[in-house]
Amino acid sequence: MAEIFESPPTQEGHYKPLGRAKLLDHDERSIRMGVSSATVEVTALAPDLFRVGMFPEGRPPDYASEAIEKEDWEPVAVEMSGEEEISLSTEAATAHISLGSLRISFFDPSGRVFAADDEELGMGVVELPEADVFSAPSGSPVRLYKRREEGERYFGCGERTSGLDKTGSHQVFWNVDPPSGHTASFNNIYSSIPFTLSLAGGRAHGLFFDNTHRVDFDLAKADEDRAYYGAEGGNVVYYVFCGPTPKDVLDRYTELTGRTPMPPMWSLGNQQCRYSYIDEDEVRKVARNFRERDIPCDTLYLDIDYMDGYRVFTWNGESFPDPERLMAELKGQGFNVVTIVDPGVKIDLNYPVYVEGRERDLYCKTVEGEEFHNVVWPGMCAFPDFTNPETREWWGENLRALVDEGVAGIWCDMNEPSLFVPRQSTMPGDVVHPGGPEDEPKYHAQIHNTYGSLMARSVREGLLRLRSDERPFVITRAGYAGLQRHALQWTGDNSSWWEHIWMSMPQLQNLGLSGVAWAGVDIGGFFDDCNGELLARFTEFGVFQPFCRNHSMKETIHQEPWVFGEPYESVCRKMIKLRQRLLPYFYALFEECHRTGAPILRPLLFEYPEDETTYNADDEFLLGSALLVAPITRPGIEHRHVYLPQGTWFHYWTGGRFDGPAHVLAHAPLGEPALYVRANTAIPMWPEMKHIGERPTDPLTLLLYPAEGAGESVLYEDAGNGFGYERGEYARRRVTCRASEAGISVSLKEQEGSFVPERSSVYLEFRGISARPQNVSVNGEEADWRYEEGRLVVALAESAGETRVEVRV
Ligand code: MIG
Repeated sequence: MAEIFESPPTQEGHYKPLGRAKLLDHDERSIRMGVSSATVEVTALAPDLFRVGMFPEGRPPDYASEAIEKEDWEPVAVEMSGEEEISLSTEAATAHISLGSLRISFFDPSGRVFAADDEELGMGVVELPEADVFSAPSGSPVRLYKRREEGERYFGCGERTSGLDKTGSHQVFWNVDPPSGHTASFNNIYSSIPFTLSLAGGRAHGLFFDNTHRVDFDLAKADEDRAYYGAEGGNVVYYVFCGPTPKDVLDRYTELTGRTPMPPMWSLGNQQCRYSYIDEDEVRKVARNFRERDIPCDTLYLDIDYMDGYRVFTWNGESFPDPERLMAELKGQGFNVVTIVDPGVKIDLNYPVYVEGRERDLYCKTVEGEEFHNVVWPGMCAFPDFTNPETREWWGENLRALVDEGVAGIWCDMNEPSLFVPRQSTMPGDVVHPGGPEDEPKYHAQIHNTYGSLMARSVREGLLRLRSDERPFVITRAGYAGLQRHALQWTGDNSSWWEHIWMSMPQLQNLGLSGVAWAGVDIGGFFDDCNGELLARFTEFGVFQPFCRNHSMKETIHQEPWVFGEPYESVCRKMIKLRQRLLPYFYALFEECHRTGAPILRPLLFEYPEDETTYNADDEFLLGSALLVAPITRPGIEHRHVYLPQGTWFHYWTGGRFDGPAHVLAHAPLGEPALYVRANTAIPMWPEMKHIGERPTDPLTLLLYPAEGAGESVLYEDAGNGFGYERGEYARRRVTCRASEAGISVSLKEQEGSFVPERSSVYLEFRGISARPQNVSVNGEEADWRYEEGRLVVALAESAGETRVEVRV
């Protein structure tokens, strides 16, 4: 795989694993050791989470990191024993430390061993020749070698375009803006998440290597019995998540690095973008087309041309003479507007934003102490030092005018950062980030991968200050581990190619396994010309993404849903309407993700880790646990193979039943992508609408495919914006369904939380019912129901109490 651009070569030097360790001291949860001039610390943060730190060259332990949200962990019961061989045990796992030559491994009460140091190589420092020590800004390269356990397979690694399984690969973590877009042969692209989720014998553990320099992993490529985690400088700080399920790993990982915030409901709807809708009239025309053609849409984007000469926080007065009026008008039609903001600030002494940043000394510097300059869209620019809290606050404050004019959200682009000289490069490693008054200045090489996250953070925090009662909507292209707590990530510049429908699936699943669940690719593809069939198939896939936005590049053919005429327009309409109807299902998944870190768009292995067939099933995916989607990714075909894991599945369009595990050939003509619903799990659906808020969500339909056995799903609702849900203003209900030869019992459990949905009725819609039922009751009384060709619809009144439905067949 191509490792790209600006990745400095690993310095030459001599690797020296740590030798004999001496126990220094311990407290209730950590032990500390000295190994020549390094300090090593092992800490139990939670029963299933351990942290290891190695601090070379006499540096004091320091775990502060842009990735980490949670620093104070509740007390945890830890037992320590041994002298030469030390055990640090919680109820869930043990860290085993050999002092002889320092090696650390982990095991759990079942005897499973994981994340064990390689006996021979362990961890240590690369000793550099004298000359290099002087030029290395942040010390020597550091390395960690772990043994690969029997059958261990590696997943995760953040934004990756190639398949799901990372075993046998070399992974680079260094944010870049790849010229002319990316393909599946690329390695590192816009964001970096040095995290692996491993499966061995169906059980999971995770390893997060927290280092913001250039990092690389060798996942049993050079040696099939060993994995390597290394960085160009800094310390070795890593976290081990004991699992044993992928759910457990993601739950702890996102507790540590932060969870995806609850999104504003409007942002889950369909979104439309173009580089660029060039003036007010074009924006109005696009809006009108959506409404007249009855294609749902909630959000429109303004790309860089809305600005005056690409000066951030300005408007081009000729093409957008009255942004406030435009946005009010669009708001009236149910559209939200999102504007792009780039980090580069044009050097122009008549431009107040530039001048203020300069006067307040908020830009990055050269080693000589001058403002660092490079070229991006506006021409020569200065770049905010987002490591400085004052810069972040200033940047956030600059959003005030946009917010006052009615902009609904902010799109952060170019924040790797991407520079034009040389073409699509990034900052040289010796650029200085002076930081705030409390900070030590840092070289860019030390913090490169965090630049995007810090920009997104300043925007989120700024929006929260400006509109404290609204959930911020922030998009970012670049970032580091933990970026999910600041923004959603869209995956940059793909292309209008068939291959890129496939590529999107592993890309989003890898992100989801790395904590970034709120993500999406440009529907239709960014570069190159789209066509009708490609757009239709791309949309059949794209509407199932957590973030659903069509976007394309200047000078390519337009690709709004109607551009290619029939039958494609109708396919896009049908799919976007299906997404619109599925929004309550999506919303419940977002809430689950917000609480537990579970990905929204999931690889099958997340739910079925014991089934190895799922490990490479990266051309299909689950949405939550109840929907399985298998898009068509080639032109001119209507059939494809689908793997259905354990359980009973129903084909959404035909109602056909399949008992997994099974390999099936799906018939998927245009407009009917292969979509399966798991038996006995209710899917909540709204009535059709042109945009969120067009009408009350009345009635709510719960779609159910019963089959002998039982299932459960969750309905979650709240105001769709604001923070009332944090004070209990939500409505959560479990919906259980049990079916047998005699009948079907469904129960909507009593509501948790105080939110009252605005509607009068709920329908239960059963599909796949072979004959007219004898009797249907709701809470013991004869129900209002109708049956037609396998479909049974039962009317329920909206109520907060438990509602039991019995169907006698
Ligand atoms: O150098 O703002 O990925 O979505 O349309 C290109 C123009 C800059 C790259 C983004 C793309 C956006 C484009 N931007």
